[in-house]
Amino acid sequence: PKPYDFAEIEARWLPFWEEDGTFEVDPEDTRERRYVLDMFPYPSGDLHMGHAEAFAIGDIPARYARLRGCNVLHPIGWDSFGLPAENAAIKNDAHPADWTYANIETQAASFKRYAISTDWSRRLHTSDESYYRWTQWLFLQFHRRGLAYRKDSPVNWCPKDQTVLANEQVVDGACERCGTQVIKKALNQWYFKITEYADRLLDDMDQLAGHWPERVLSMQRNWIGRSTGATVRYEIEPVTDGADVAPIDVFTTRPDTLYGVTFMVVAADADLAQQLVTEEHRQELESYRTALGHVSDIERQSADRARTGVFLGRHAVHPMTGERLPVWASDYVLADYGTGAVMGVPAHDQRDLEFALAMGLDVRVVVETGEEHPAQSGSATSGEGALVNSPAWDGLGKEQAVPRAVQVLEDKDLGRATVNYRLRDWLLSRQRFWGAPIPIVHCPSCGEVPVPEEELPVRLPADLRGEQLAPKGKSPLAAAEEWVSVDCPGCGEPATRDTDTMDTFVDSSWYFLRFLNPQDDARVFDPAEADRWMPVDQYVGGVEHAILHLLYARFFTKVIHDLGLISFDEPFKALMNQGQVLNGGKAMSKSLGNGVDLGEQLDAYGVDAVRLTMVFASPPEDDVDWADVSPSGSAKFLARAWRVAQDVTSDPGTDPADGSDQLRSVTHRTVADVEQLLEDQKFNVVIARLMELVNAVRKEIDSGAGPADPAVREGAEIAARILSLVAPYTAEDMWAMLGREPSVANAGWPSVDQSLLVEDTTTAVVQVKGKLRDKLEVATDISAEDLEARALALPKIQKYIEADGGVRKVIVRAPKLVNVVTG
Ligand code: ANZ
Ligand code: ZN
Repeated sequence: PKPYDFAEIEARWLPFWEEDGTFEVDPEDTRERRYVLDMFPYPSGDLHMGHAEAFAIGDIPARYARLRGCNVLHPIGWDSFGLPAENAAIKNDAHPADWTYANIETQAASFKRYAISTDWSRRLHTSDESYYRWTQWLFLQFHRRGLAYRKDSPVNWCPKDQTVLANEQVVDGACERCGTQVIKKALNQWYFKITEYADRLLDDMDQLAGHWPERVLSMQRNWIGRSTGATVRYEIEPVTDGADVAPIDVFTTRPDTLYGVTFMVVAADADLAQQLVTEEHRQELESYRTALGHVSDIERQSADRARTGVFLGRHAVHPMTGERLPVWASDYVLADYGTGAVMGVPAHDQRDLEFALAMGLDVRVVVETGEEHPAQSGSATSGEGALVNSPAWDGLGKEQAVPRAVQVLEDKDLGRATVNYRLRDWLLSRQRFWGAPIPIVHCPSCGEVPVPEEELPVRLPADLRGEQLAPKGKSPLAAAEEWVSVDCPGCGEPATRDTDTMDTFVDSSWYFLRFLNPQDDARVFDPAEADRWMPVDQYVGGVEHAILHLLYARFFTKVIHDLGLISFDEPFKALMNQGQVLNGGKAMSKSLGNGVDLGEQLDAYGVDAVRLTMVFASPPEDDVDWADVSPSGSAKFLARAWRVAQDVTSDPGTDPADGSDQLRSVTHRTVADVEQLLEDQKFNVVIARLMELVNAVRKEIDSGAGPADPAVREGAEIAARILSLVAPYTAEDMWAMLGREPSVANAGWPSVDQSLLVEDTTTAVVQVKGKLRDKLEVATDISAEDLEARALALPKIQKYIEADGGVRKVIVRAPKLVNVVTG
């Protein structure tokens, strides 16, 4: 018999699938639909190990749905606008498209070899005119609804990339891409009004709970950051060396602590500080503001930062007591959160306390928590307790006092209940070349004029390349003079194009809709197809997109819903995050020199072995450490599975009921368990179960009923189908050796014969210190060791063990009883 040769097997099946169109979606197919989507790749170089992991994992739900008889859409495309292409073009005196499309071809070839079950006919690239034309069209719809607008404001600016960044792209005060410290710069920029959707983005997460990883939901919740509280108004006393000023509003989540206010603080960089400051203190404030320009918001709010500030020479009036409260400016108050001003409650807010201690301000306790006085301990008390020193409210708890305080303020016309968000509008304009031009014309008489839809796309000027794209603080498009000058679509007079391009997150906020009909030149997508396929049933991608991409895609979907184009308003029904691929416990990087080349791995072990290794290494959401895994072990297993198929001597169609009962019950138990494991996304355990099945079939061939037994054929055929989820080449070859028509991908899922699953089972009781705490269904012949292990693994029992100080002794009477003695 011939040996297992992965290269030969790959060469046989890759062309077959392509010619056969095995994974192309038939639009007329009316079976149940499944849309399985991997986050599309960015074309930087060739595919790497991270892609290999993500796509191996993402292919499993697609292939499983196909085996279960669904009509599966599993498309691929490229997120192909963006800075790296532009930087490469500057360096190589080239056009960004050269680098981009060359890399796409390289990646596409690797993808094909990697045998992802993809419909290649739906391939798209966001940098194609046929795509960005519709990105621009969507921008215009947002614009028409007032959801895309321009404003002047201090923005995050990366001095190295010479472009603005969204808040979301600033990580610990540095540029997400290049790590350079980000500064603030006042600029006129385009924004999407995502804040108008804050409540819906938050509330609709209820639909996603249980289907999205909880940590992603909680990251989104925090990012949106809804706080409920009150706005309180403070009158400002007149002074002799400054103008009269309007009262200042503050946002507080703790109006119940009103009597604990001993000072006010405004953001030093807000205009408000300059209005409030008296002549005597103006110089001091200006120096303080200048020094602040280089400090990031995160640093400003950091707990370790020394509290600094400037007294503004003013006093505010306490709304309840009439007391005079000194007004300060400091950097720990942010200009663009709430009202840019806070009431200082040093006893119960840590940053206020640090500020009060630094400046020698009063600390007044108004919530009695039983802890040491904050001025002594240095720790503000934020626990539960009754109000004190708060005349009419003394004795009330927070729950009662907050609404009471709001009511009193409302009655006095000095405040109201307020909801505040951390979420800011999405800054979408970029002063870079390689993106979708913003389809707006600026006219001296008409102002901002949308480019008429029938004139889309606004193409990128063709003649810019190399050094012309280098960052100069304004968009490179501004240098294309002929491109910039246009006639105003409104009045026909000379006007200029907007020279900014869109953030590439705009491109990726709707690509899942374009996959439904990527070649359609007449519309953005086909609403009927969208209703048929969307929302995406299973979305797969890295947790690094937990906030940005997913929030933006959700926002786009809601706006597109409100445009009346679709009936759903969440894009991704279920989300799965895969872990990272590490090497030696660390992320692969050039500087560590621990990179692993995917191509070399594929050459050495074969596609299937690499895919199998990725999936077998750990549950999908965990990291895979390439130093700890064995692709050669995977290759050996694949050869073993393949030889089982090779050894089968019965003809296709023999009745498995005539075969070995013992093997059949292993086979059917495996199928039943694998169904549940796939449902629970425990893909690594699926592989472990498959290995057991292959071993059981091998044993039956060698020392049981022999290679002609119909149960052996059944076992081998089912093994091939399960294996096709991760190792498509080997599985397809097995299927062919078993005399079946390709493709195994469409072979259907075996139905479980329930009568083969019945085992002799009994109920074991699990006690902790003699008290019944849980029960277990176990086989009557379970060993004492197995029973003990299963009992100790029960979550309920683990809780008792933890609470009771660990296991002292375990008494086992298999199969009926386990008693855990704790403490
Ligand atoms: C008084 C107070 C007493 C506060 C207390 C807290 C505890 P979140 O939950 O994030 O919304 N704050 C308001 N605006 C601010 C700004 N622009 N920069 C920095 N801090 C600001 O936080 C709201 C709380 O953060 C507000 O409630 C305010 O301090 C502060 F025992 O008001 B609090
Ligand atoms: Zn005009």
